[in-house]
Amino acid sequence: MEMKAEAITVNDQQWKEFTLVNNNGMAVSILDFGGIITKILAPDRDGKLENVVIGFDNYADYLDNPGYFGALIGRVAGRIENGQFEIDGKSYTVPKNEGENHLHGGEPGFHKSIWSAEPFEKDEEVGLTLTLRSADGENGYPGNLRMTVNYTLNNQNELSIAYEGIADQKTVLTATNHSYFNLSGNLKTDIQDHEIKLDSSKFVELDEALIPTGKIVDVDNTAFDFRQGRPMKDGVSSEFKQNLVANHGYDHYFLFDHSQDVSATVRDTASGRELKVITDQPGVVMYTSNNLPEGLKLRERESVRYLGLCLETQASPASIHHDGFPSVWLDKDEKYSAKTTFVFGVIE
Ligand code: G6D
Repeated sequence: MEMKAEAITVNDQQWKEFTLVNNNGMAVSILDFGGIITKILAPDRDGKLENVVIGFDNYADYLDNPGYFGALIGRVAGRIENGQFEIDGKSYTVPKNEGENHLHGGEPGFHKSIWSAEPFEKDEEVGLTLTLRSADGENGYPGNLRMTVNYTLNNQNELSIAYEGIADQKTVLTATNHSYFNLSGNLKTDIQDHEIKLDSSKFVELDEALIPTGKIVDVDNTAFDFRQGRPMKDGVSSEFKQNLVANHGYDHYFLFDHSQDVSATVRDTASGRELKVITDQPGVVMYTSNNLPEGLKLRERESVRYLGLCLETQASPASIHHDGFPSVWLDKDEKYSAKTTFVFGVIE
């Protein structure tokens, strides 16, 4: 196990990048800025280590980062309709940073804050503890919030992300990580031929503004049925309204059936890489980078549509305005905790 730290100067800011390395050579690089995962080196079927996430070539590009590459997202990941919610009869407004709605916690949010970072090393794992305090009223969110995120890499090529939070007032909170996975290695291909399997029989219907309508829809007989596995490109060619709403792909919250330990599996047969997702979260936003800005200068190439797969495990902001959705409400002094493990392996 190894931990490396590097100081990075970006404009007038001093950042740090920590690289966790396990005994297999798998490596995960993380910035204290936004808790951003900038690189993950994972083996293919021949043991060749290549990068499997989208990341910028120039660190300064993370100051803008319109796609939220690799970043921790919060206080509320996803969209809050009208940027408005009520708690005990009091109305709160958060920034309408996407049209009439609120997206991904606003600015700076978790993704553009500098987190306090403490690396740690144990016999069989190496990791990074990130902490952040978000003041009452920041971006309109109520309550002084203390957040802790632990990134941990072990020798089974498992990268765990464990989130904890507590606030001194009732508030809303659901955090996630916004990495764009691409198992081809060094972004050789897009993700259209990645095979995806999800332990989910229901997903949340969206309107044209990608806001939940309040309906939960069965996946049966649609391109949203990933229970047996299917190639991501089925969502590109699908004429099903919800694939069209997402601009020819997926950008939807899937509710997990929790019928098995592994909630999601992604495979790239060309490289032989496989990614399994194990989580305590009730669902996941699967986003297939349908709206990824093109032409961004990434480490290996320029960005194009469908270059990365986001698996944003989280609760659902739809619960703010609708009953029957996995809740993002957090009571005063209630402990928020969430854990997702990404297991990098090869297809048996
Ligand atoms: C687009 O609609 C998508 C979001 O789901 C995604 O998180 C964001 O790009 C980065 O707005």
